Amino acid sequence: MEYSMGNQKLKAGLLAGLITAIALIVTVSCVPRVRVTPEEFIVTTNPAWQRHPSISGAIVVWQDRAAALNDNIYAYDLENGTEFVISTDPGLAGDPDISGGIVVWADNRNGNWDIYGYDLEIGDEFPICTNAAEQQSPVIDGNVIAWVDQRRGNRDIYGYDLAAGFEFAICTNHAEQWHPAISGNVLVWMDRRNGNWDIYGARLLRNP
Ligand SMILES: [Ca+2]
Ligand SMILES: [Ca+2]
Repeated sequence: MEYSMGNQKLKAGLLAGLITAIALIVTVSCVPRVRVTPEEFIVTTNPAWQRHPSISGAIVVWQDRAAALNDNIYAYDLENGTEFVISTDPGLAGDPDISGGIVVWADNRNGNWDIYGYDLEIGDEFPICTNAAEQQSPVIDGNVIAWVDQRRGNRDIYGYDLAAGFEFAICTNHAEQWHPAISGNVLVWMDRRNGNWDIYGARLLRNP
């Protein structure tokens, strides 16, 4: 009798498991699959070189060699389909990044690489870091800009707070730091302090 009841419980358990599995399969197979249809468009096909694009909202920016062997920063508004110039200073400019209404780039107008910015709303550019050493590879998210900085004799990561208007060191380890990326108040970068390339990061905490 006990054996028979146990057997029935086992059968009931197996049946319940089977029903659950079938329900799961039916549920999963009924979820509509999202398909992505790329709709390609041209930003620029100018015969000169256009490189290193970045985008924020409807504004695309890139490094453009429209002037002979002199890269400058150009932009394109996806909403109204117009191209416009961000910087055509005679010095080299490149590697732009954009967040909201602010464009940043590496700029060689002073004979060494500096970081410059452009406010799309005001329509004017401004220096962010013109230290005599090399500053390159700027990135921006919101009010925080970061870049690779060689003022201490090796590549470090420095930053600038646009809202507060001050510069700060993010990582000055004696080894090489390279290729920063930013999201919100978090920075990440390539770091060679352990003899090979690793990834390090920093949270930019606000002091009260
Ligand atoms: Ca510099
Ligand atoms: Ca370093």
